[in-house]
Amino acid sequence: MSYAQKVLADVKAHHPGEPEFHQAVEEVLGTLDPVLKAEPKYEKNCVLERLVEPERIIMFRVPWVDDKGGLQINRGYRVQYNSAIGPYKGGIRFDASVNLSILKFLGFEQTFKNSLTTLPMGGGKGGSDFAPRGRSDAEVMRFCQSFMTELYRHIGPDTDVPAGDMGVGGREVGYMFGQYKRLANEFTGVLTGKGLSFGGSLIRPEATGYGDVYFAQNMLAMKNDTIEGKVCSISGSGNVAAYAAEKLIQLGAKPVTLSDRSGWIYVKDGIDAGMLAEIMDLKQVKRGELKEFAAGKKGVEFNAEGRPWQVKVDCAFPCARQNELDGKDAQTLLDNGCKLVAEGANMPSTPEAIEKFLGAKILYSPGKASNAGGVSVSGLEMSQNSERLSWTSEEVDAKLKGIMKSIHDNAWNSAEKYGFKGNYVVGANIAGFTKVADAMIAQGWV
Ligand code: NDP
Ligand code: 2IT
Repeated sequence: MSYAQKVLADVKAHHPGEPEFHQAVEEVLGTLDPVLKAEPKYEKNCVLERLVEPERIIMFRVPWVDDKGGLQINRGYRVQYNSAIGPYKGGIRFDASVNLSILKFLGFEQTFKNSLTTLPMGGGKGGSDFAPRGRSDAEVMRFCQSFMTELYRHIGPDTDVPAGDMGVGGREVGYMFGQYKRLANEFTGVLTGKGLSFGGSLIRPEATGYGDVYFAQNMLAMKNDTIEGKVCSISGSGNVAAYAAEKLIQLGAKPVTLSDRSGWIYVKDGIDAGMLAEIMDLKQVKRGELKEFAAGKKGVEFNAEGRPWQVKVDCAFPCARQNELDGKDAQTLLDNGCKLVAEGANMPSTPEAIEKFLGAKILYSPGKASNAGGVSVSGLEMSQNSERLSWTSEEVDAKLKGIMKSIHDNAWNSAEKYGFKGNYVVGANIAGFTKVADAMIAQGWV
């Protein structure tokens, strides 16, 4: 049994009932053998044993009053995963599915992702099983205030800097920031994804989706190809998906699908800027469903069943949630001639799907590389807050492009160095790992 296999077996034995966490650990540890063999210092310093244990987990009760005057109780969490290279940094997720396994997987992924960004950020993730859908604005505000009433004592601009994730956007970050400021009596960059008038960065809302498309452009460039004219499927219609679609349209590609919990739409002639504006208004402002958008619209096909992956496309951008693209979906994409998959979500492809993409040698990027644009611009928001200045859209966008290129090149070069040319999974994992691992060794056995 190799060192990595032994640590993985220990994780499964010590933390039963955490399937998403096991999956994320297995995906990373399964690719590290070349570097672990070449550099015995990692085993000698028990780096893997330490990396699989979050530094700290905070779990708390979140009581709040609903619009009927009744008391509601949710569970709140913050996983402060790894601070070897900077303060804990990562999003907050509000979704009924949230549990410790999901937040540990997300915190683990975030640690490697943040390492890839070139910026000094450790890994963290948090959230609650609170589901904002169907809740009034006042209920969301009271929930956010109660959540922050506990969380505020554990975070800070130099300790842990949360942001948005699924179910948490500008509205929720604003309410959480307001409550933090009130309790701490400090106006600091303790959260990112803030409103522009109180320290938010331009391009932060767009950054994950834009960055995903920039990463795809970098992959295509390795084949002397471009995104222009490519037919693309996208899943999700939230923050990441909407801005991936926007960037694809701007670059002359043709996004043909989007999805949500009600189903998915297929627009054979391509979703254009007008349709996308309507969808963004429906999802972000009215908080409605794609089903409503499709009703009675010519050229828009709505499917309540299945997933967007059955459509014939050149490129696919999974931007909704973990394990939304399985082995069968991957095979269908490949059979239909798909040549590129750039993950916008965290761990959207199952291990079987990843195996198929790697086996077919298409351009496939794991989320920790291609969705790192969001947290990168969060890092830039922290820099702007520290210097109490705001940069222009052009400045932030140019930095985002530069960061996505350096993540791409770092993953590409690391894969090549260890004999896995073109394998972005191995490259991203090894590049993300070595920076964190070396920092851990330098800081002693803590
Ligand atoms: P949003 O909440 O804005 O959007 C999520 C989208 O996924 C919505 O369209 C939602 O549908 C859909 N969805 C969620 N659960 C399901 C489900 N069970 N079945 C079908 N559709 C579902 O979240 P984000 O766009 O921020 O996040 C999407 C992914 O990207 C997540 O994996 C997140 O971790 C990752 N990510 C986000 C970053 C960010 O900056 N926001 C950064 C990097 C990664 P509905 O509208 O019906 O709820
Ligand atoms: O998964 C992610 O990278 C995010 N949800 C963004 C985290 C952040 O701190 O901006």
